[in-house]
Amino acid sequence: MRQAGRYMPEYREVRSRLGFLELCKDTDAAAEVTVTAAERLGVDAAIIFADILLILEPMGVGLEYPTGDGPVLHHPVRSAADVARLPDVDAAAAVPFVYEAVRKARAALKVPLIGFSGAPFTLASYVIEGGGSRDYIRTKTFMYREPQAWHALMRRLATAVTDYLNRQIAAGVQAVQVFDSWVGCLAPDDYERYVLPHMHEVIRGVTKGTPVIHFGTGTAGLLELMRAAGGDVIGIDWRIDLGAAWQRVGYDVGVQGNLDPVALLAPVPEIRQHAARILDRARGHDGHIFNLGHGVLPDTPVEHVIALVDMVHEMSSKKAALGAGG
Ligand code: 1CP
Repeated sequence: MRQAGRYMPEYREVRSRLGFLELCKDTDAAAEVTVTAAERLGVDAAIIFADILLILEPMGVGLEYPTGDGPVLHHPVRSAADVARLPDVDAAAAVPFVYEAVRKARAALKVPLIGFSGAPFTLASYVIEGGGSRDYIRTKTFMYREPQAWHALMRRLATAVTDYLNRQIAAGVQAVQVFDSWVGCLAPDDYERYVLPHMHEVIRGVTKGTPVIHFGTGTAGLLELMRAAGGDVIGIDWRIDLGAAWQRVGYDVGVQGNLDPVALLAPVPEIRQHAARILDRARGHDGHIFNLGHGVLPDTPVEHVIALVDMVHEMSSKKAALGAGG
């Protein structure tokens, strides 16, 4: 969950030489950032260095990453006519550098590599709002006022996302994560009506045999519906107890989570207590991927992340040993 990023001195060094988009498009640098982060932290899998918004650039939305702020889309979509004007995204031509970075990272990594994409709703929210948002008023208003244009936009995004994920798989990623980071802003009925069918299309379309992690935040009210949309693993954030969430989605899927990223700013013994509680909640079932409930925050000490990885390894091997002993 944002393995490589501003909290890491090695990353900041690379970023002092390259702009964010430049870094994403420089396949040697993107692969290097991916591999360095995974090795430094000692994690069990790496995630390719890219961004969910890259796939939107060829739609002509005017994507920019100004320093210090979140991403900006200078030409947001605000009407049915805007949707009709959007060019189709050809995922092969749009982001060839991502697949190249995947090939290079795979060649250098000793652990599996995860590919990813934004989910249609979260991408639509950036396209409509023109950047990040607190309340998604424009996105939801568009959904309610222009349902046909909404579904047309979601269909286009879903097609591009599915193709994008499958091309990452063809390039070598061993699992994919679909980030519906902001979908927790929706009422369950609205999720079911405006999002679920498109998310289902995406997950159904992913090359068989590659596990899909279906991630969101603030989704305590949506878990059963997310599960119905699909995914081999459902991401759980810290606002809900992991054990309770797993019971709701069912033990035939895996769960990923769910440490509060802010806990990594606490002293190490406190981090240990948090991690132990999460492992405890997952006890007795196979298929828990320990992770943060959302991304590592920029002010996080790298040593705390390394300490967390070590303690999770230590505590979960103890757990496995106890389990094996009966
Ligand atoms: O200045 C910088 O260097 C930019 C910071 C940054 C980084 C490091 C951005 C801008 N994107 C990234 C990389 C990134 N983005 C990865 C890399 C892989 C890793 O090592 O973990 C991943 C997986 C993402 C995915 C991403 N981008 C998501 C989904 C995950 C999540 O955090 O919810 C989202 C929502 C984005 C949009 C985005 N891009 C960048 C920022 C700061 C944001 C979120 C800000 C916002 O809109 O509020």
